Amino acid sequence: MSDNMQNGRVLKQQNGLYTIEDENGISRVGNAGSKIRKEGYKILAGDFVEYILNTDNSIFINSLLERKNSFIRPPVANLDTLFIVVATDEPAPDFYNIDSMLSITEANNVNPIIVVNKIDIKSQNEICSIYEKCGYKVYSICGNKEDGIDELKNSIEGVCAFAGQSGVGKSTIMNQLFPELLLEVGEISQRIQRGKNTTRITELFKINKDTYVADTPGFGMIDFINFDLLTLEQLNEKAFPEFTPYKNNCKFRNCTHLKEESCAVISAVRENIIPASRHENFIRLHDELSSKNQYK
Ligand SMILES: Nc1nc2c(ncn2[C@@H]2O[C@H](COP(=O)(O)OP(=O)(O)OP(=O)(O)O)[C@@H](O)[C@H]2O)c(=O)[nH]1
Ligand SMILES: [Mg+2]
Ligand SMILES: [Zn+2]
Repeated sequence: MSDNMQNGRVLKQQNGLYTIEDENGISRVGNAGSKIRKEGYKILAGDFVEYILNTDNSIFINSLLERKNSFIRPPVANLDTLFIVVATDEPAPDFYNIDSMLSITEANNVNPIIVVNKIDIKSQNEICSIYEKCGYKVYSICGNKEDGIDELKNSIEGVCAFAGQSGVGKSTIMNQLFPELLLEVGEISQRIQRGKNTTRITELFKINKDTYVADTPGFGMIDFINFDLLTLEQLNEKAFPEFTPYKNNCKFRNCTHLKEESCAVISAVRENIIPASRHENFIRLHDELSSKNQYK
């Protein structure tokens, strides 16, 4: 047979065309084959696929290989680390958004790292103190300066993506880390005080043999409710790791840590050991996921 079946990694998807890197590091552009189109799979940057390489060099994706995880926003698969970028201001941080993303990464076996950007326009202390208290790794930087960038660069390993609201500086930071990428950077709209969705597609860039980084489009609110990226059970068991040491000390074994008296988690919130915003967002996520289950 002259047609050749191979496996590769999808680096980007744009207008129905897929850029696929083969096992020798060579990238080619191809289409989804009829089987994939019929089955209606959405193939994402980061996916491993099996494809047919024809003698005329055309490519048709035949099947999607097993995923470790996959996300809707950002649309990427097989992530190891998600860098959640937050600006101190312009746009102001949305803590519910941050805590939702953290919970989703924890539910899907992705290592989350928080990057606080734009420390030149406002102090990073509040954001850093909330997340450091919870045990997260937090880097504070100014995306258009070199300070602190090397430390951040050392934490990039495996398949990584930068995510966060439009305008927080994801593309700026990636350009500072890897100047050869020459990513397009946008402005902040003075009227709505946020970014203008400059980055439109998710693309994985190869840094070295096993390291890839993805720039992703910014988002307003992440939709995880409709896509099963986080279940109530995962919220309770995997997310909010700072609650864990207290959960066994609640008076009632089936304590939900929402409002009960004699809840050790809530006591820790009152003592300011667990940040209040984290507990508020836990309740909000709990409510959203519970009402979803009711209508199932
Ligand atoms: N003052 C300041 N401005 C920054 C910093 N980092 C980025 N910016 C500016 O913020 C604006 C948005 O930056 P981008 O890198 O395009 O933001 P993005 O997160 O990639 O946005 P989308 O692609 O729309 O999702 C640009 O005007 C940058 O110059 C920073 O550390 N300090
Ligand atoms: Mg961008
Ligand atoms: Zn409790």
